[in-house]
Amino acid sequence: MSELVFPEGFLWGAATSAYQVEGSPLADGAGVSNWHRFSHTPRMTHNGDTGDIACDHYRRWEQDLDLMAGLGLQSYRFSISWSRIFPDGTGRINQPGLDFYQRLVDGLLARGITPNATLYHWDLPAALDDRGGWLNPDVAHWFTEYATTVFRALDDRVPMWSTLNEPWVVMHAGYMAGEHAPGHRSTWEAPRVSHNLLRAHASAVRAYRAEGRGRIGLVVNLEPKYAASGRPEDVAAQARAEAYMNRQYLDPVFLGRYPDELRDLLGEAWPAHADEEAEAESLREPIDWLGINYYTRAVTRDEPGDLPVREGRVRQERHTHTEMGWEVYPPALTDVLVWVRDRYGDVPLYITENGAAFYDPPVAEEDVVEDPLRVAYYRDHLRAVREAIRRGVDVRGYYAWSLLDNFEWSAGYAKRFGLVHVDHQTQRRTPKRSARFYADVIRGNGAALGPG
Ligand code: GBH
Repeated sequence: MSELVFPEGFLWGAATSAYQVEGSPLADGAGVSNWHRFSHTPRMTHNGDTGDIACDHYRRWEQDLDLMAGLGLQSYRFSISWSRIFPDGTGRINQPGLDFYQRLVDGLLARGITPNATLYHWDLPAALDDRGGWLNPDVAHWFTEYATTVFRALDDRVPMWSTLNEPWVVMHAGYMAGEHAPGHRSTWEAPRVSHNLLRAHASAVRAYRAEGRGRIGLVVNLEPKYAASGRPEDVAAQARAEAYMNRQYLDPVFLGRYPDELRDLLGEAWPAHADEEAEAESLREPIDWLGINYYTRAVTRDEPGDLPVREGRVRQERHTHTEMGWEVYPPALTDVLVWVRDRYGDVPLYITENGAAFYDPPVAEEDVVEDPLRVAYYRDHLRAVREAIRRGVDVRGYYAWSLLDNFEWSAGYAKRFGLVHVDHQTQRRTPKRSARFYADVIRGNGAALGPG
């Protein structure tokens, strides 16, 4: 490739997820999801915000597809709501739920936009939560039933699939830290949840080999860990943090084993995990692509007693932080892509999420929201992706997070990640400067990033 542009065929897109944008969670026969229930539980989200309306995408999807086409997006990564299709989690299929995604996919194809569908982006049917959710070993079977139904309905038009979005967050935020549905805080549950997530993933991939003709993968959140010093204690802390977040899922998927460090991390909860450890080899199931969600890095030091719920993270005061409090550190994106290639080999990689929440000024007369920090964030991270490609890493595409300002889970509507501003009172959409910048980048296949 020439100096500035990305390889031919590099796929440029943006991402959202069902509960964060759709709204109308109970429309047309849909069942209650864990997130509907969680967000309606007092004090679980900022301001008591819920996904009842969100971006009203369930009703405004056509307008949103036109918005995507206007930006020149080549692909759209969205997720499917399990409880729209199986209101009870298993058994009875709700056809209107499937119809929504059929219309969405047809609308994408009509505009020349490649659909990339995620089966699970954190909204579990509440009926399954009542049966233990990700703690119940049957979840692998429930998930495969759901996945197979969706493959049969959409695989003739959807060439790219992923099973789970960020299993680490499902486990950590949902069952360890209590910040996401179902809000548990249990070191004992965590390894069982991880294992069931991986079993469900592997089982759905096997089902796809029988049913599907496209490509299926997994999406993980990766956050490179750097030791705060060369002290052996800090180096060991780095290894634990890396094992917990970055290797806990990828080692089983690619190498067929759990990282040894989990033993130190989970202490007494780990022996209970012996059966799972013995089964790890069966989790190794070849995938066609790997999705990486990258937002920040961590500098870690040894802090006894703090693990595993919080690693000893050292805040880098001299660097910019986003509204989420996450350090902006683009070189780590290059590092993590090189790390994945070196550790796990040459699987096609996609950045399935990357972006930032910053404070946005009110919508001005000129119909554009000025968001210089977000423009810089995208520019610098896309340069970091380009650098990884220069170093020979097989990165095939990039999805900005997110198309729209949306329901940021427990942070509600207070944090804005969109390329497009959404007024949550009127549902008016206004492209930000970053949307225009990203459209320019796409048009020139990266040339607008300039050197660097
Ligand atoms: C993604 O997860 C989600 O897939 C998406 O739905 C969400 O809207 C988006 O990010 C923005 O939040 O607090 O300093 O310890 C994000 C995964 C994992 C990224 C934890 C930040 C913690 C940094 N996150 N990580 S810190």
